[in-house]
Amino acid sequence: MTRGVLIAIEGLDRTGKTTQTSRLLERLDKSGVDATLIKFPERTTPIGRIINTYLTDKAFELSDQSAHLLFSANRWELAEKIRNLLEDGKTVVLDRYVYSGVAYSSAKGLPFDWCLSPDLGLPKPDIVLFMKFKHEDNVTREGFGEERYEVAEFQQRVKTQFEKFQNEDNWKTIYVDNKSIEEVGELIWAEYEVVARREREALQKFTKL
Ligand code: NYM
Repeated sequence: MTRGVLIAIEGLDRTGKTTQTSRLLERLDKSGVDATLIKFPERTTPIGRIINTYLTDKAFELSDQSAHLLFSANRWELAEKIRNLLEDGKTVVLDRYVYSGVAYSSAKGLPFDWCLSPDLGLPKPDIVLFMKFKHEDNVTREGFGEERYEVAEFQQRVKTQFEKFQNEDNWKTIYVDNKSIEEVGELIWAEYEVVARREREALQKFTKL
């Protein structure tokens, strides 16, 4: 059996990640691929509930370090589930992951490597699709500004931090400016297919030995 594909969709706030991850899930389902969507932060776990309060209640104070470690701990709460799903051959789609963790916290001024270290050892995505606006259209989108971090100047800093990952071997930028939901969906699907094919080919080579 092929190991499932681990695909993460990343980006600033209001860049269409949630729309695209759910469309991807539907398409995988229609294509007969057994897939699961996991969204970070996963707000329903014990740690996730604290994170939700932190994000939605601006009077709820946490040091930047504590907030960062909670976001990371939230991923570790789900790490075993992700690993088990992949080992069972299921594809896992992540709506935000380690890269959001590092980008948002280092944009506040915490050292980049310090931010990365608590996430070391988590399952590594086969592909990370970074949804990118060349211009900051996300700040004019409906709902922007409701939660902590949704401030235009801060988003710019987060973007700079995200871009530090752009030379990683699993990183792909999807330019979303002036593209319809369907067009972005096609680009994401094409990237998924490349990775899924690579996994199948790797398995065939292995079984021929
Ligand atoms: N966020 C998300 C972080 O600051 N660190 C993290 O590790 C993760 C996963 O949470 N503004 C921030 C980014 C978002 C906020 O995410 C909520 P969403 O996708 O809007 O629910």
